[in-house]
Amino acid sequence: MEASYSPAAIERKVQQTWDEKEVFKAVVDSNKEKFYCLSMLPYPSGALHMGHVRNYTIGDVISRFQRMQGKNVIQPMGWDAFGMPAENAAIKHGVAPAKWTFENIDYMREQLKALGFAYDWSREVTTCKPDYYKWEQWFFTRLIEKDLAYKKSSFVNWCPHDQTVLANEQVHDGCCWRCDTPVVRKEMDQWFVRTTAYAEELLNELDNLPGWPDEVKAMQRNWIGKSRGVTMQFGVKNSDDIIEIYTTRPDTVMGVTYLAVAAAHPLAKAAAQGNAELAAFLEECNTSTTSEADMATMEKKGCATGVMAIHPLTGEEVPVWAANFVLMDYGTGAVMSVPSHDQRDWEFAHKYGLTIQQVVAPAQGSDLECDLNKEAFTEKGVLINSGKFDGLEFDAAFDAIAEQLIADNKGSVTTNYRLRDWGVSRQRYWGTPVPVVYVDGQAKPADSFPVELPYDVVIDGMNSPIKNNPEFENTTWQGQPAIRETDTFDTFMESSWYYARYCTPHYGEGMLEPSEANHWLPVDQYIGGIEHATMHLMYARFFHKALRDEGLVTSDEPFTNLLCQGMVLAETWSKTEGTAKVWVSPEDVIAEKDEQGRIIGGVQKSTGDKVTYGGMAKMSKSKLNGRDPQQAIEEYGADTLRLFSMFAAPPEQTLEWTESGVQGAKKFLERLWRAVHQLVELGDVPALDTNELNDAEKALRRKTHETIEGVTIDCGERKTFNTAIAKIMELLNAVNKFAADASEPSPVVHEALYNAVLMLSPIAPHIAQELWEALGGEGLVIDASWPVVDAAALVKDTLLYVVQVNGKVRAKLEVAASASKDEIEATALAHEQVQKFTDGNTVRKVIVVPNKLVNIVAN
Ligand code: OVQ
Repeated sequence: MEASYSPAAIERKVQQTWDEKEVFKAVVDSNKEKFYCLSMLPYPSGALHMGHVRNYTIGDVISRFQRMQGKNVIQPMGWDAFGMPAENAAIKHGVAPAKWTFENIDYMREQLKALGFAYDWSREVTTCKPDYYKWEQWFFTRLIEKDLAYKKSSFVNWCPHDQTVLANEQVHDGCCWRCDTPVVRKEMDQWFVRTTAYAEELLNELDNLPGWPDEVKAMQRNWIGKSRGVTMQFGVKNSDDIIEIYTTRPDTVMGVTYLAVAAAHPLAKAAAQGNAELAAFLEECNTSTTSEADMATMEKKGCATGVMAIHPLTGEEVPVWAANFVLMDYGTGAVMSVPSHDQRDWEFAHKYGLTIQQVVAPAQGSDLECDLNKEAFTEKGVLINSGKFDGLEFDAAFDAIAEQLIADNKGSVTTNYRLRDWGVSRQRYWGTPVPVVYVDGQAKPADSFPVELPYDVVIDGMNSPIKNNPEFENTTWQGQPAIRETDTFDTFMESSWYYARYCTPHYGEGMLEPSEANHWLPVDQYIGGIEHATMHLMYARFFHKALRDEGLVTSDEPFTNLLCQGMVLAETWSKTEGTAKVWVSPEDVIAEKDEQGRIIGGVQKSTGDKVTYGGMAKMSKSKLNGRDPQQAIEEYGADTLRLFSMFAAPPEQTLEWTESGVQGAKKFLERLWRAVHQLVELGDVPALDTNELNDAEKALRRKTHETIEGVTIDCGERKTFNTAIAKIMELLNAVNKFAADASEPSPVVHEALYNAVLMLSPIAPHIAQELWEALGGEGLVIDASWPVVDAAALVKDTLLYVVQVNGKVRAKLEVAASASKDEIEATALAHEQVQKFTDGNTVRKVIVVPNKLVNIVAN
């Protein structure tokens, strides 16, 4: 072997061997337990970033670890290839989205290969290819046939810049998540997937996902937002109309002093005829954002409609207001307002001078405060001013009021969900065409697949090139002339089922080949960013259930275990130029640190200017603190990059990129290389005879097997790869100490290094292969088994005792494991450091805590 470690050559060579031998090809093997390890597939945005490196290294380490545990691992990779970035690039650089996308894929695939990820590339899936999306189109038509997909006119968030509809979650502070343009409301026909049909199952099954983070399950529960309440009907004065509302607080119904309806509510629309002020208000509402998150923070505005509603229990008249915080497509588009017991209603009532009538008081003995001059009283309590319901507490009031409404035929107990159906239509080009045609204006599911998206188009930046395009639009359906739908799907459609397609990626007879698909499914370990906690992970769960009910899969859930990785952060530095703050790249800075290693200041290398440390922040182009993985691979090698990203933090936490940290990782690999080299240079290693070991040899053996024991747990159930690496580093330190001036090859050193290499191989697989060969390992380290602990090696001949005198640690003792209590006590008292503190005093008490501690009291 070479005397020094040069990653570039080794990595290329080892990768070539993997390729040639197709070692990562997953083949069904009924003799082995399967393990499906999946990392979230990337958008082919141009190049990998450190977030990808982290995600895919975690997935790869788990895959390789499980393979060494004897599992039959499948680890596929593909491309989430549709979406707006391709169109934006087309606009900016004049290159067709398909060309841009395929070029990016080619580049990024090479990057993934350079990082040595153990993917079965024969299963690669590219979602913008017709052989993939044709099955999505077919499935969508099945959903239409089962009434799980439908079209309806609705208000949508419209980004005037990108000319597209945005999901509520894609609206951030009233602006488009991609281009930051203020979002407006627009009414249009949209295709929806009926996710609400599975709301109950999506909620309940969360209880059967022990392998998911609690945080993600809580977010999904909250997104589904199940509640039990009462739906009731208010009459309308001088009309046969009714206004239906839903409330989870029927106990407050006697405190209703007005109703609020959405601007799009038919009643508001009707009242606006001949009411210019109201008409103007409705218009204003219709052009502003609808995102739920924004609802909470925006200014609440309203306008009286002049309509009076009739209270279902009292028969009293209450005014109906149009309000900007009520949405037509959430619930019934109308809410009852109880300003005494709801803070939003309270603020609204104050602003517009509406009546506030208290009907709930703090229960007797409660120390809750109620001062309606200050704020609403929103806690549950006991009813007052509520006629025959007075004195009832929440549960009893709920039941009594519901019963009364039911008896009067004016209401019922209902369950509600916050979850909405999934709007999947996008008015953009680069997506799966919605497989629908119109015959005489009637929507019909397409009758052949794929409905192909033309790749060869010119993008003008405004309209999708398949819109107003007779070549695309004109078609036939069952022999009749028909017009194609020109909307495309939300890209979350493709990412909702790719994990299943990977199982049978080339199957041409259907969406999945059920027997192989069900062999691999469900995914055993899914890894990805927390930003996908709700949308993607909910849509994929929905799809899985819909696939199951179509007879294609047999499991109920797609992902058994989920790991959500933390962000990659980097140092930020800035300086002031005039009055402006400008960012400085961390690579261009020499940091000054205090004795504790804390950064206190710095100097810009290129200019000598003083620069200010701004802490750790998300890597971004604008802050100049991004680090290009490609450059890092070239500078340090893939193994170092992989090792660093696994060592710097446990997977769920943020990872702080520091150049010194990466250098440290490289140094460790070099030290390991040298240690193996040193051993190999000493010639043939004699066989290990465990009966012939001296104390030092026994100690090193014990260290080796303690390390195996710890690393197995860290890489397996705990997934704290950082602590696993730290343990391997300690083992290497022990080897170096032991073998510092060795002139003979030692079998215990060989055992230590051999196992260190094995345990490191999932993390740094290229150097591991090279060192494995040097240590006499046969074949590929990836085909080796994970090391097993030799329990005999763990047995200790001596034990370490800490000795305290009057509560302070004064000495550490190595005592024979067989020593009796008295012997330990005597050794402790005889210790020089101990005698320093007992001399001249009387020893009053000695307590020996077995395997740990000797406590001496002397005064
Ligand atoms: N195609 C979707 C996607 O998210 C996934 C499907 C399943 C819906 C990276 C950074 C970013 C960072 C950014 C410079 C340095 C993870 C660092 C994703 C995902 C996967 C694919 C990013 C986590 C956030 N992040 N952390 N550091 N710039 N595609 O290509 O965006 O969450 O797990 O790897 O990401 S993606």
